[in-house]
Amino acid sequence: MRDQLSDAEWLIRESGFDPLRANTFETLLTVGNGHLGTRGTLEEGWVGERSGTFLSGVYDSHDATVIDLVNAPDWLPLVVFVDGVRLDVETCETVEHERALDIRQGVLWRRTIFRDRRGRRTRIESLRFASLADRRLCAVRLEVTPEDHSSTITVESGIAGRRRNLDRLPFYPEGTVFDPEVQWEKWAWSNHLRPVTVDAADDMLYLETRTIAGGVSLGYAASLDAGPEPLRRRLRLSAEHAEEQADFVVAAGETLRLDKLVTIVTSRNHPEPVQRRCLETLQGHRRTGLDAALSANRQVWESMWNDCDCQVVGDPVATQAVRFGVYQLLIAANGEDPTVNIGAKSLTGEGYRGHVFWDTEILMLPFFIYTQPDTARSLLRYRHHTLPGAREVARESGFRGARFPWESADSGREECPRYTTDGANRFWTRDEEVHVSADVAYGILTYVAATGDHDFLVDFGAEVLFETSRFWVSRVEHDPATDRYALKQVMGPDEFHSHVDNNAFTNRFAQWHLDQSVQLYEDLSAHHPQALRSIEAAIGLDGAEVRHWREVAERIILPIDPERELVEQFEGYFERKDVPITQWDANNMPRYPAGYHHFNCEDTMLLKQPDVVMLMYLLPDDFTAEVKRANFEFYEARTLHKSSLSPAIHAIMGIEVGDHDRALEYFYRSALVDLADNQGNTAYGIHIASAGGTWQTLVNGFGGLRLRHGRLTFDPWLPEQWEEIRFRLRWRGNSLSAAIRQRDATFCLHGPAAATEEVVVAGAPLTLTANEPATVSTAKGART
Ligand code: IFM
Repeated sequence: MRDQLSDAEWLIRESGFDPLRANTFETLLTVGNGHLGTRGTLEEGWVGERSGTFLSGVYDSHDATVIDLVNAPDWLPLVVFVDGVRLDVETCETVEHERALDIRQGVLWRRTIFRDRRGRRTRIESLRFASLADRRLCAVRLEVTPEDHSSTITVESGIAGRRRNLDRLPFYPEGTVFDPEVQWEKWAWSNHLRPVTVDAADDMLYLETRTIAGGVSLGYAASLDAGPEPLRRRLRLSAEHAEEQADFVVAAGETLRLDKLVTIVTSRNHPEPVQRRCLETLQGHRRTGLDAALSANRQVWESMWNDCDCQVVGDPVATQAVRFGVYQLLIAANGEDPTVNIGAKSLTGEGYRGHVFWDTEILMLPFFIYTQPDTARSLLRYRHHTLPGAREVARESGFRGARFPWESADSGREECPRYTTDGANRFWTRDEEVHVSADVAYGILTYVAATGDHDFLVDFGAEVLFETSRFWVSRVEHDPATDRYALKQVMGPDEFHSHVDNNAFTNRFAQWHLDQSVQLYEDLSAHHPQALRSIEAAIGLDGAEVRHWREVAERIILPIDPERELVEQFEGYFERKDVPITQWDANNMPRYPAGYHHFNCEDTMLLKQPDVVMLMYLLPDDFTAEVKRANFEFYEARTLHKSSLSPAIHAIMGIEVGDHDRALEYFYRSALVDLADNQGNTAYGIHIASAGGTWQTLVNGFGGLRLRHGRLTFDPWLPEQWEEIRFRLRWRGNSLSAAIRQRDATFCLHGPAAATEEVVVAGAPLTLTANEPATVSTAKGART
């Protein structure tokens, strides 16, 4: 099986089994397809494992303090016994252990050699994947080779339905460290699943569970097919577990091969009952076999990589890290299901309980917009789908229209907890981080600009933009003395500062959002009057209301003084204590100054993550180069990067303002956040926003891409040790490849023969004609 893997540059490897790093590798080696993600747990498990299969959109609130993305039944269990001795890392000695996630093909390969107490060596090899060709299908191929003995080999294959989500860690003295074997036992757990059916027929196991609060049925069917007929098959069925064992006599040096196929069907995606659909789908795949499924999966991966491969020539570490991020993004999203989105840890772990944040629109969506636009559309439709919940959020807090929640799950209602699990600190994000509604508007309009998909605006986008505009005009406060509108008691992206008034990011984004909505209303009224009438009728909108949006937009307070270079993050920010950062960690990232932590930086100028700097990235034409440089220098020196979203934005803006050394450090920090576990919490899931930010750093940072007045503009800069960066983009139905070198760059538009596209490179326009590569200088002012 090893020989089927791609070249080393495409492999994420684990060598040896280390209990201290095992949970991190479980996250890193996740396989998935957007419908589900399965952590890279060993098929036979181990005592300290934190296994998990997460099904997109399957949330449940039963028995938990906060709604969870359900840790769904586990389809992996596949255990080998040699004359009754279980092969696993506790029972046997692990002589060799190697795994490789092939991110080009979406498969996880493994080879382990176990020596049991009688000294017998048995080699296990496996290959697993979650199919992108049929998202309901998962598979493992297992090969067992008794190297120096002839024995009865028993293979046990199952579906484990007894699952629990982590709820919270009871209070232990600060700094308590548990042994990796027992660390998860310390937690309080939540149960979200009720057993429904367990069954077996025609050599297929079937287990169905249902989420307790939500009533979503989860059907799993599994088969285990071997080359030789087993001597004996035994079944073990219990309410929460379906399992079969098959015995084989295998001679020394011979290899026993088995294929486990599993189909997973839920009532979210298929009408009830799910059992028939699940079993029929499995039967179909059994007939064509695992090899056919593997090759169908490989083909989909190949075509996806065609659209989005990236390379940093001269820096294999960077190439691998960027591609790993792209792999993670590709397995996080399901473009076929517009009712789901991507949680902060995607489908790789329980961190943030699978909730969806602004991370999607601001950090991840650009990747999808520019490489997988259909998936971007689907992700944005989720916001339309959850609009009823967002309306409730606005209504409950006394406002009109719709406000997207800070943390969203399946309904669009607010799911952010009120307090930290120890009850000691209040999360104000749920009440005050209202910028998320404008972030969604930003995502929608960027998507439309890049794809030209105006139907999306008419069918979904306009309603979202209009309803959220209504929220802004009811949320602002009018000051009759100045006739200005203020946004009070908010929190910008920098979560160290709550209850602030007139946060520059929030106010400017709200203004921008209102301006765009007015513009859209006018465009629709000129070009799609019929469609506008039906939107107006559906949400009770008229021209007078839209005129009021314009008025509010014109008079909203902007703490941006054109006479001054520095933008004040919010009113009174400059009066807060300027606490210097004096210590950095091994990654050269700032440590909290002595005595400070996440919840007590309010009175200081310390930032958790970019706020003004983020605004300057997202609205690049609002600020001059000098203003951007001054603000970057000022705020960067005060930013602690306690969010994994932070380094990528600093990398991009560092490149723009010419702070290249820091920018490069930020790039690696973002790119390696999980591969190097540089935040120390990869075990809880991938930092998927960081993966999106890393892609943006390559394309928007080093490639210098900005969308300006409807055109792609590139202002590249490369570190001198890099020969070239390569990436591909989709742009208005065509695709565009870019190869950027130290002094010049080659762009090629791929599309129908006569197609042309004007881009701007280093300040000068360049007309691209389809399939004719154009090489130009990237030095500013080199071309007129
Ligand atoms: O959305 C982010 C936020 O900006 C910082 N804390 C983590 C959240 C989820 O990634």
